[in-house]
Amino acid sequence: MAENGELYEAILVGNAKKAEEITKAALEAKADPSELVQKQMIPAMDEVGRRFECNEYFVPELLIAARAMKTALELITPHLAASGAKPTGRVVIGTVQGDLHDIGKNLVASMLEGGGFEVIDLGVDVPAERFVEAAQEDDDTIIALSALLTTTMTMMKKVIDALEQAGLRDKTKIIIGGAPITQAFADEIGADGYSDNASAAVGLARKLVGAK
Ligand code: B12
Repeated sequence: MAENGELYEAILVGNAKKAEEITKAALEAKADPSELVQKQMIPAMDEVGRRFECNEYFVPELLIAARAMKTALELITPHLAASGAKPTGRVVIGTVQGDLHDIGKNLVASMLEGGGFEVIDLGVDVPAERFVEAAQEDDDTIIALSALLTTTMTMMKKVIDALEQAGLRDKTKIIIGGAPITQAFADEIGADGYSDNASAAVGLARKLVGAK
């Protein structure tokens, strides 16, 4: 089973088939889905990132690790959602324009679903106008923005500006995250919240819904 870090290893070496088998077996054995995410999957991607940074891994290794991660996450997401409470609020999530990283965003989306939120996932490389359109569909929306590149984190401010211009800023809450994002950056661009991980994103979103 996954107890010995087998899922961690499968993701690290990018073996999607093995990741799928291990995840299925672990879920059948009633392993805690969020524990699999926190203790094996996220640490595996952290190690992938570390290896990339010190030139042990290159883009092809990143891609196959990301594919293995996605395979496991797709199996786990319904189980996260099944353990959730009643619908808590509406979240529109996406990775900002110019940025194709979606592993962290997908994790946040899954955890929010598991936390009882209705989640509308706009995908990656999402222009500011798409967030505005999605916010127009419902007054009480949380917009969740993800960025992994220092070059794209500036797009978050563009989304906030676009919401302001559309007269929607007061009706929405904006939360942001991604590796280069900090609380200071969130304050600087006027976001309503920031968290550095998917579990905390749920608490953050709950707090904001309660604050409305
Ligand atoms: C996997 C990966 C890729 C994969 C992405 C696959 C995919 N489908 O996502 C691929 C190979 C495609 C890729 C491409 C590139 N990448 Co890349 N990539 C990574 C890597 C190794 C891991 C990212 C990841 O998935 N982490 C795991 C997840 C779980 O963590 P996370 O994303 O941080 O998310 C968590 C939190 O941040 C938070 N969170 C995330 N989003 C949100 C949103 C909200 C609202 C909240 C509240 C919280 C939150 O919760 C998440 C879960 O806990 C990072 C290294 C790193 N250390 O981050 C580099 C990294 C981000 N990439 C980098 C670069 C340079 C690139 C490329 C430009 C490389 C190239 N030369 O082509 C391209 C850019 C493509 C593009 N336009 O986007 C750099 C960025 C440097 C910088 N300063 O901007 C990094 C930091 C690597 C490095 N050190 O050089 N990459």
